[in-house]
Formats: sequence, C-alpha cells, structure tokens
Amino acid sequence: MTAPALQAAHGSAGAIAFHDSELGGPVAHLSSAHGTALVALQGAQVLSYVPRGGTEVLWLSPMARLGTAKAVRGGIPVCWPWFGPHPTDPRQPAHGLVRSSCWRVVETAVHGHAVRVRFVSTLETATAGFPAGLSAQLDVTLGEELALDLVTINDGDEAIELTQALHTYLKVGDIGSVTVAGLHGRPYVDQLEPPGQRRGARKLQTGLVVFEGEVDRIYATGDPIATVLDPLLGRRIVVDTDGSASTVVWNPWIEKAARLGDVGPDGYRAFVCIETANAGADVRTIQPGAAHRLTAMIHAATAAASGAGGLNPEAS
Ligand code: TA6
Repeated sequence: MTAPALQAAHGSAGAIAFHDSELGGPVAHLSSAHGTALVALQGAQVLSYVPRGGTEVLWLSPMARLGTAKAVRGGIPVCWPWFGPHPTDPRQPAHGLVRSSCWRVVETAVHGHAVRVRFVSTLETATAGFPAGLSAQLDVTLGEELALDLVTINDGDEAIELTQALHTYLKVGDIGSVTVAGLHGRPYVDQLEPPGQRRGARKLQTGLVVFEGEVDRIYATGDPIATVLDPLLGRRIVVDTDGSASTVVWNPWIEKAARLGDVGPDGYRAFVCIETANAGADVRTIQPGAAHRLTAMIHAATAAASGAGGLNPEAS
C-alpha cells in the first residue's frame, strides 16, 4: 500500500501518520507524550526511537536506503524465520528473508499515551525451505518504553524449528567507552575465531562486557536484562526481554565494518548491537497450531535519572 492509502486506512491524528520517507519508502510515524518512533513498512523495521526529553536511541547507517534488495543496516532489523545462516540451505541469505520484504499494516491502536502498530509479514515461508503456514506478526508499541512483540504463528501441519532475533542497533557516544552490564556469569558462544581458537568456543562472561575489538557473542541468558552504560552520552539503555533465552552482543570493529561497506567511516564506534534472540542453542520448536512471542523492551534513561547506579557500577 502507498503512504496515502495507509494514511487513509490507518492514520490516527496526533498519534500515527504514514508518509513516504526520504530513504525511499513508506514509513509509519508514531508519536505520543512518551516520544516518537519511525517504522518502515519494508521489514517492519524500526528506524528511529526518541524518548520525550531524550535523544535518538537507535543507530542508522548513513547509507540506509529503502526499496533496494539489501536490508537497511541499523534500527531494529527482524531476523526471521532463522538467525544467522539458514539451517540447511547455504544459498539462503543470513538472518532470514523478512528484513527486506514488504509487511502489511493490519491494525493500529492508541491507548492513553501508548501507540501501537501491528504489522504482518507477507512472506510465503514455503519459498524459504520452511513449511507453509508459518507467519510472523510484529507489534511496535511506543509507550514509556519501546516494545516490540514478534509473534510466530504455525498454521501448518508440521512442527518447525525457529531461530530469530530483534537485531537492535543502539546508538552510543563511542564504543571504546561503552560497557554492557547484566551478563556477568553468563556462558556465551564466541562467534569469532581469533588465532589459535576455533569458532564457536564456549566461554564465561566475567564482569562488564567491554569493547576493544570485534565482539560477536551469543549469551545463554534466560530472560536477561542487558544494560548499555554510555558515559559519553550520559545515559543507560536497558533491554528487557521475554520469550528469549539468548542475547547476541555485536560490534564489527574496524576490519569487519570496512568489509560490510554500509557502516560508514568510523561508524562502528557509534553503535552496539544488543539482540533479543532465540539463537544458538536457544532453538524454539513451534508445534502445529501453536505460536511463540519474542519481546524486546527498550528503555533509555539519563545517568542522573537512573540514580546512584551511575554508568560504571562496580556491580555488573
Ligand atoms: O548478530 C551478529 C551478526 O550475526 C554478525 O555476525 C554480523 O553478521 C551481523 O549479524 C550483521 O549481519 P548482516 O547480515 O546484517 O550484515
């Protein structure tokens, strides 16, 4: 649907507006007393989240363009119905097929100061080597925090094994001064292969996660609450989850950022990915007729507002 048609069908004065973005495709603009958010119809990808009284929480590539075959780097890409490489078919792209496919708006709602838009994927999963009858729905809710609910519905007659992620790019002042709390004592799979180490080594996190090079880790976490501590921007960003037992922490650093080609000069210093996932060993089996909900709740607070914990707590 075009932006004018979306506006006519789903616009809500002062809360939800649809327009054509200068990035080259239709977007939904959510606005409330709690702030603003921008979601592209392509990929149902959140591109921006600005809490009232705060600054942009999400990082977006300076090369971001909608309407191309390539997924937009930044914001919150939806990796579904697989995370990382396809489980059986190496010809398939990494992180599923719905990041660059068009989603449909099926419902909007305004409850007090909370604004919600519901998207459904139009992807035929049978085309991706998955059984027919699998569908994805994404609710984006702008309230006191930004909440994303990715619901997988299996209307087929086969059980499916699902991996997925809400691949959130958080904007930071400088990756070298950022730490991540909340993962102390958690085991993780190191996706890198430094000299003398095989890829996929199992390790244990001690203390805060720090960034002195590329980091690409799948933490086994239960329902984790990861907190990004950013002394330069003077804020902490909490990523709370539900329906997830794994969190991916990623920064490409210099060489991988250069290989990716759409991070921009020194762009790697301006973001950290805290990905709310079912990844690694956290594979979910969805029985016929069943559904699974993966939820990420993102809340940014200034250092002052976040109390005595400050930005470099001893505790981790
Ligand atoms: O989530 C981390 C990761 O799997 C990294 O290995 C890196 O590939 C990143 O995702 C970005 O993947 P993309 O397909 O968006 O370039």
